[in-house]
Amino acid sequence: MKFKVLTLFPEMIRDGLRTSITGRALENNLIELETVNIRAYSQDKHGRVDDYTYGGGAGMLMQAQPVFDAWQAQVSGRKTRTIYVTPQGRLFSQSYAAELAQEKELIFLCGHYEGIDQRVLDEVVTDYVSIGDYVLTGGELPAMVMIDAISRLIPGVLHNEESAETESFHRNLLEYPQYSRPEVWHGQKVPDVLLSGDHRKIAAWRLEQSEGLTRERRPDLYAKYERQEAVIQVLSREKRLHIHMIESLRRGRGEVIFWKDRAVCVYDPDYRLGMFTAAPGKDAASQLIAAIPQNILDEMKYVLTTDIAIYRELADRLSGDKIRIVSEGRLACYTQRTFLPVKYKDIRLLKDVDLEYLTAHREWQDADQPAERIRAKAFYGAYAEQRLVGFCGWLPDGRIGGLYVEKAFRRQGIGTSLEAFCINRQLEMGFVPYGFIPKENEVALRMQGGMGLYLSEGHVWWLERS
Ligand code: 4H3
Repeated sequence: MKFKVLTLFPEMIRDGLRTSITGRALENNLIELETVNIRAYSQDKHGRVDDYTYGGGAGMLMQAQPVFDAWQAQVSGRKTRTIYVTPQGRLFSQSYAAELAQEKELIFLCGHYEGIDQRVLDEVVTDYVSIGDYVLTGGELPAMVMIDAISRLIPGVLHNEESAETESFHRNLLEYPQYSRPEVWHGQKVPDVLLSGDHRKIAAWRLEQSEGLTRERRPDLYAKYERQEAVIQVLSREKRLHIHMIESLRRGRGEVIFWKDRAVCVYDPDYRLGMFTAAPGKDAASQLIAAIPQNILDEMKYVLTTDIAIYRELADRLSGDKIRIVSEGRLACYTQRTFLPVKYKDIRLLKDVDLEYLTAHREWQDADQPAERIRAKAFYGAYAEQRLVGFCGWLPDGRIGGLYVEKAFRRQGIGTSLEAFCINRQLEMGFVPYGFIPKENEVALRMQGGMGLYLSEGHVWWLERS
């Protein structure tokens, strides 16, 4: 990721980003930073870049020419995404940061004084962004806030064992209070439950704390969370058939786009996966699809539906593009909390060197997925005779999949061990592991039952937009 910042105070940006996480990411070339001094593009002999505002009003405005020339000098060929930070912008958020982190390069335009001449903004700005409802002296601090939040989502920047994807957090809840040594400080003891070593009790206590904090400090977020919990209750009536929607919400990936009675749509914006379940009844599917905002339908790339009628409704609504049925099958979920036995021992996290093998031995939805899955620390390999002979992992939406074992090494329990290993990793993250099994894959379907997973009665369909 390359950040280019157009500003009157380049040193403010450089000084603000050269420490801690962003400083280390810059040193390791995981991110690049280029600061451009707008004043260098002034054509005024005193280097002025501001002037009075037409129509009167207090203060000075930055003129168009120096800003445009500074911007044009940075934009090579195609239009680079250019963010103008301003109180008049779209509110910045974690999901907005995730969207921006997908870009290869971002230009930030930092205003000062009363702002910048609208004509150059109209020509160069792609995103108007605000970090909150307050006015600041300049755009430099908001730009640094955004660069910090975006950088943390660039693979490799955060060293923590779990990548951002595997944190079991609730997007709509504030984080619980945290404690470290000593056990007693100023006469105040660390809550006993945190010393108990009982992961389930600790998780329950943390959730309770998060709910209490959110209710008290962010009633707006809490309302969203309550609605989400209500949807999870409805979906849980058929838990095995809806495990993908329940887990998407619980893991903080999906959001409820529509809910009426038993018709629900959960959308995972990062993976662009729409999950649908509709009540029986002839126009339930059409009502459900009719309620989905067009912009979400337009960006939706994958669909997992429990009702094939949704497929026909979508085919009509997805203007132009074709949507096709990729596979019909059943969901398998592991609802126990006990770790599964892993008989085959030589299983290790896949690294960059394994990219070729991973790419070659599986059909991937897109070319970058194998590398992205390795960066996400989401795939594990089985080794025999000093080499990789199979793998398993989880896909961007969180479902376990991609199990492969070379023919010569099958029927030795390696496949079962690989899947059990991945299930155990997800149990450690507080997830309910689940996967999708095509209906023709009899061996895999039988294997799930043998491992203690439950299969959904009903079928689900994978649809893909071509
Ligand atoms: C962003 C920018 C607040 C925010 C900002 C925010 C200076 C914008 C100048 C700069 C204009 C006057 N204030 N809430 N200030 O994200 O260019 O507003």
